[in-house]
Amino acid sequence: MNNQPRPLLSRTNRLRIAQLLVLTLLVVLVTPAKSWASANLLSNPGLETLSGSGFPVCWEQSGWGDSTYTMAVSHTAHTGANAMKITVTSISNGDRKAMMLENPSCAPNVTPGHQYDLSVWYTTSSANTVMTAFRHTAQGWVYWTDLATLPTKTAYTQKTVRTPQVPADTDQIAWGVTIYGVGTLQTDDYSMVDVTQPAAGTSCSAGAACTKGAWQVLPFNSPVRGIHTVVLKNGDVLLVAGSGNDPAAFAAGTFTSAVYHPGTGTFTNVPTPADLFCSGHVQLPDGRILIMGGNKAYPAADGSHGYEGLKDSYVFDPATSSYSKVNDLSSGAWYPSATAMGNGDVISLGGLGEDSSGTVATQYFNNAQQRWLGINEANQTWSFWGLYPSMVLMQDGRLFYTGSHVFGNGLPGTGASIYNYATSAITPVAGLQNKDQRDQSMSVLLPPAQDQRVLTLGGGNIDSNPDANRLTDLIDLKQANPTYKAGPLLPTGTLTGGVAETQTQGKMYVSAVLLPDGKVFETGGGLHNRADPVYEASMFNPATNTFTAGMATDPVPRTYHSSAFLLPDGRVMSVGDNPGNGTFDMRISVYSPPYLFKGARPQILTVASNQWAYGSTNQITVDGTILKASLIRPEAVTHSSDPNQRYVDLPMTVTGNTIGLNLTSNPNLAPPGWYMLYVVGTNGVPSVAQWVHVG
Ligand SMILES: [Cu+2]
Repeated sequence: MNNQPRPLLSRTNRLRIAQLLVLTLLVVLVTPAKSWASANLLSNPGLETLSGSGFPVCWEQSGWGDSTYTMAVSHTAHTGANAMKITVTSISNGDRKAMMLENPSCAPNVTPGHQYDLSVWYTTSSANTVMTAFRHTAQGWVYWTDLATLPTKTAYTQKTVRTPQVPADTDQIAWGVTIYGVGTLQTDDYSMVDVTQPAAGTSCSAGAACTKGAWQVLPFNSPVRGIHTVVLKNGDVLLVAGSGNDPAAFAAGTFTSAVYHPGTGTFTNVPTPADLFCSGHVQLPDGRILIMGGNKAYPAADGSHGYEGLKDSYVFDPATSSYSKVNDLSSGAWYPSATAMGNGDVISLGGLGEDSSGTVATQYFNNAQQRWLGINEANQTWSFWGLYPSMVLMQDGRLFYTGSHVFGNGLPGTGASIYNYATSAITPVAGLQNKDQRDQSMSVLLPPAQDQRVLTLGGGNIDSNPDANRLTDLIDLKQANPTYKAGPLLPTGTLTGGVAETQTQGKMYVSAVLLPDGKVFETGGGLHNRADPVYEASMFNPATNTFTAGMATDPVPRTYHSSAFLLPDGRVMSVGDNPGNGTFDMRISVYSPPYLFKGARPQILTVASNQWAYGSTNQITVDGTILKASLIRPEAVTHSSDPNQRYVDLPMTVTGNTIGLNLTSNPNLAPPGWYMLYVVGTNGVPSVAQWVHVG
């Protein structure tokens, strides 16, 4: 038999199916490796769970070419109630396949170099029956191999075949049984087991990745300098460069952005109307992205002026991948913050104005009116908040200035405060350690948002340029008069050449990413101003206030103008590095946390509605027992700053596999917008996200 034409055409067909999945399920298609030795890695392997269409969850009717056939659930099963049955009555070319779905949730993750035993129970009356495998790479799904021809059998027979070693660039496979002649095929009770020898003393066969996770540097670069990164409500990622910190591009009027499509590993370039380098950005309640300020001018060669802030503001619409202008800010803003409020409005603070001096206006975007209020319409304190001041929305509607900022010393006083927009009151907050060396530290509202605790990590000072520090600070904003308390030191890492950091060396430009298991992944950073990348990553557990040191480190340096953020499939993507010599690292890295190596992912089978009201209970169905559920707001991050990043716990009402998820009634805990809904199974593995709209 000649396999080549069939799989090649078939691949095209299957990619089309995959693209439809992106549109309909709003999931991305890339997922990493994992496995338990001897655990069945397949979802719904016995075909017993049926979807709304009556077909087994995680399985599909596929194939190509000209044939007359039927494909349906059969109740002549090997075990249980259901099997899949394909009857081909005539065929001139092509095939029909009983295949698992090629999506991140259903196609099993694999580890390069490993081998797997694939097994299926079947009957077939056609000699033209084979087991076929496809594999997923950074560029999408490709045909891998036909594994075995299945002899005709009238009674259920098990066929097991061991795969070749998985190729290096592969993170998932999908496989099934293909019939390309006249006859009837029934299949049931699939299994897939990693047969690679597990490391001594562990039952996880993915080696170091079992505890440290694993990084992959993608085989293609970003087409733009990804200084600003925003995860969009459709699972794509907006990368904004503007002039990209390149004065020549600014002089030429060359401003760029691109949308990255994780499902296909492709990019769409986006016409960019202004120099959005150094802008602020935040998701609006409808899922569009509000972008404010940016770069009006680089410093003059004659020293007559410094960086100047734009007053421009734009809205980026994921539906059209385009920017549209809204009214100007009341003051220019280069490095402004942007915080979403519980009523859907946005407050932007800090930055440099059109004349290079500090912007002291409180800039207020009224969502209902879709415009920035005039300077006298907004409540003003005339305070300078610095550059990219990290302003976290508290459950009572006030803003916590965490002390994380960019460029030089912290603010005078304690370096942290609580700002009440309604009354213009600013209350100092004590306890932040070494507040003048928290330049390009990062602050996160810890999971869950209901606990109202903030963690601030690391930092340095580009002016005095000391070694960046290992400090962390924790605060409980539920307290009446909250103060920071010293947290555990950041773990130390290594510098270029593998040189170990000393006990006093830490990092600035650090990234911290909330994960769907409720932990915080901390990665990237450097020891000095735009120099000396630090290779260190750790996992912070908010339940114990401890770091687990020694997570796998990004092979790419990630200092100034780098970002890391959560993808809807549960992985972390990392971009950017702009060292002092003015170059920019265009490589993209993706991190698979340890949870992706621990077995099958739980499935969110149905979401009754993706429109969630505050205080409502929202029904979902799942494929098994789950431990917890959460909403995570998609990141919009730059310069170690995303004050809107948050993980909202969803208390559950469990009735078998139907679960009611109870959304908080307080919009300040979950400002309106699109969120990623995750569930976590009893094995600690999160699902792929489903998108839901809050408010
Ligand atoms: Cu910058």
